[in-house]
Amino acid sequence: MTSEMARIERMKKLFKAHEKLISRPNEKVSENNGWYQRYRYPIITAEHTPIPWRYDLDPETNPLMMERIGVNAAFNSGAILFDGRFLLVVRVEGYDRKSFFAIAESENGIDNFRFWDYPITLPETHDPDINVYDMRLVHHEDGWIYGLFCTERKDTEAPQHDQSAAAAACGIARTHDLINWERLEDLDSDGSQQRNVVLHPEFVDGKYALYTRPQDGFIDSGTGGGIGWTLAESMEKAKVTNEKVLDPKVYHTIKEVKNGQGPAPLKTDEGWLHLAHGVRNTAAGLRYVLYLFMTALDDPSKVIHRPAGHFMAPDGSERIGDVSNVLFSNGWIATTAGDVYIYYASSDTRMHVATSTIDRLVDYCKNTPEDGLRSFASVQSRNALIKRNMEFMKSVGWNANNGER
Ligand code: M1P
Repeated sequence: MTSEMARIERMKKLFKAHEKLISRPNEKVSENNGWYQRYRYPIITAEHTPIPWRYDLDPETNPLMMERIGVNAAFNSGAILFDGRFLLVVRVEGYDRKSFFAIAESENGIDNFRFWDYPITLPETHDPDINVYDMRLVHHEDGWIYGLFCTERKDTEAPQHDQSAAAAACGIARTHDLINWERLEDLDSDGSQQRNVVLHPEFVDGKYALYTRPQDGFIDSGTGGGIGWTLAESMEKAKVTNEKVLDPKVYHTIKEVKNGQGPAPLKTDEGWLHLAHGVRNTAAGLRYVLYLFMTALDDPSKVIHRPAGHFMAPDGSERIGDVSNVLFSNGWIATTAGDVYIYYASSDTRMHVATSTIDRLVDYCKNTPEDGLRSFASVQSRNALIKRNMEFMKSVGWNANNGER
């Protein structure tokens, strides 16, 4: 076989394997707690990115058909239903550690995600971003689709020997077609660092409402005590004023170290449904889990249901990746039929979907007891459940040990 034939053979194999991967049907897994349905396969991985993004296909410049620009991970994706199609704005991370955004599209929201031909070319501000990531997409009632994301730059105050100190701010861009983006000024947060900033989809008191996450340093939220809230007059020059914390971090909970709003909340008849991540410390490092809470319809900054503990935690192979023991979500989609597609990333490496419904998620929020913050209170909650079940089983003549009549 000539070297050219070998090159062509290798190229064909690559395209075939890629097509096989992205067209693989997903399958429900049998484990199911009734809150959501997990699926067997990740929906997007680094290998899902198109071959032309990673290989030079020209025989003149790449006779050995080697990979040229590797993709390390594809994770933390915003989500939107756009013209009836499920679109994710994926955080794609190259081997060079720079993240960028790219749209992947699926007809059913659970498999067959295909990237658009080109990644998003996001305009810069006068102060170029070093790294951008974790975009939250929101179709705001002002008519624009906004993408709020983290923009990271080198900490200019840090000494020269420290090449890892960074400063995080909220970048803002908007679009009508997800192809052409207008970059607005970064959120002015008066000196505090910000990650996980999310735009509320409706005006509140005639203003833009933002969920924030003030933090003292790049990694540590420090005194920045939880998910914050602020109202801004405009998105062209959005500014944090009178920031208040609506969902604080709390000792000995899943969010003792820090927390952050996930995607924009979903409007339900019974309140705004929120998905967030909580972070706790362990001997093996930080553990990121997902949790839910609800806020009042007439005041999205007022928490009305606060179920204890995690809603989803890393499971099986989700536990392992570039940053292990992490679940993170910044995108979900609710359909008019009341189905909810929860897009979550595992261990800063890959994307998954779990499906649920508005009814199930609201039921979960309303009926899961709050965290009593002490072991004694947890036993009381559990005992109350057991007692009700014992009485119920007795009343219908069921055996409490095996559930049989
Ligand atoms: O590595 C886990 C996550 O860490 C950060 O989230 P947070 O600001 O809440 O700690 C982000 O960098 C996120 O992208 C990442 O998944």
